[in-house]
Amino acid sequence: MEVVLATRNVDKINEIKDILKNLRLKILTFKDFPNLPYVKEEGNTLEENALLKARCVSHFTDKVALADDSGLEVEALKGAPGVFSSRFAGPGATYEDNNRKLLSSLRDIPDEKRKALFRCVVALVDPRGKERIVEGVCKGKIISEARGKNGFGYDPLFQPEGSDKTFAEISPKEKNQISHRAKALLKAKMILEEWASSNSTLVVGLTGNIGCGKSTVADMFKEMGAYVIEADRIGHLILKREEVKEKLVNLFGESILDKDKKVSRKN
Ligand code: ITT
Repeated sequence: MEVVLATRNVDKINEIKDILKNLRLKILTFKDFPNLPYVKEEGNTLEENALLKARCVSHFTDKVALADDSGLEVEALKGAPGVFSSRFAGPGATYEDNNRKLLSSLRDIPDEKRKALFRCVVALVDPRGKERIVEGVCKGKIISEARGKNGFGYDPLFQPEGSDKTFAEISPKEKNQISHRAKALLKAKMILEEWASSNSTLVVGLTGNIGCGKSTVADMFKEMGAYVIEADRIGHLILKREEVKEKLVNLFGESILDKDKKVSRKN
């Protein structure tokens, strides 16, 4: 199955590809679809934005699309920047601008009150109408000075619970084991596995006149491992049921029964 990532953020693409690498999926990105539309994140929640992006990309490419919308929620800032994480310092803000604003907003806040969490919402959209949303959270705190060069965004300021290093000080592999994105993608992975197996089921309808060879072809399919559902056989079994026979006799009279009081298929 092919899945298109609905993001232009290369740091994110690398993380998502790494986390999904064991799945038998072909991951496509905006590099495979140079005209992929730019989706404005106009929603009021991470869920709305993730769905907006995934729906738009799935519609454009006619493939399953995966979008994530993530944000940092800082307790002392009543959950801000949240859905506005990418433009915390204003439209067009860089990661550095946002980090500077975060540090200055928390200037007088003591260590024990600098709790924060990263939230990631992943939306999966199948052009045939299926949609799913999953979420992952990583708790931690905001330190008072940037540390580390790895990762992106607020990583140099975020220290996950149980660690004395920031996301930017640990390796990408380590981040991808504990991050909000990894947790959400782990759930998304299970859904994609389910979709991939149901998408690969080929359903064939075998029809034709009496004596044209339907049973012969059905036997060939069986030999090839197909599960064959015989509508004829199901019909015959239904006619044997007492309550069905009774209803048919009420409708058409006793003349539909043969000498053994069974519904005669000839009549
Ligand atoms: P797309 O919408 O194209 O996917 P984006 O960069 O706008 O990319 P988000 O809206 O999901 O990404 O994320 C908003 C901001 O939150 C992002 O710009 C980062 O500053 C921050 N962010 C998200 N995930 C992060 C992570 O794993 N580490 C550090 N900062 C992160």
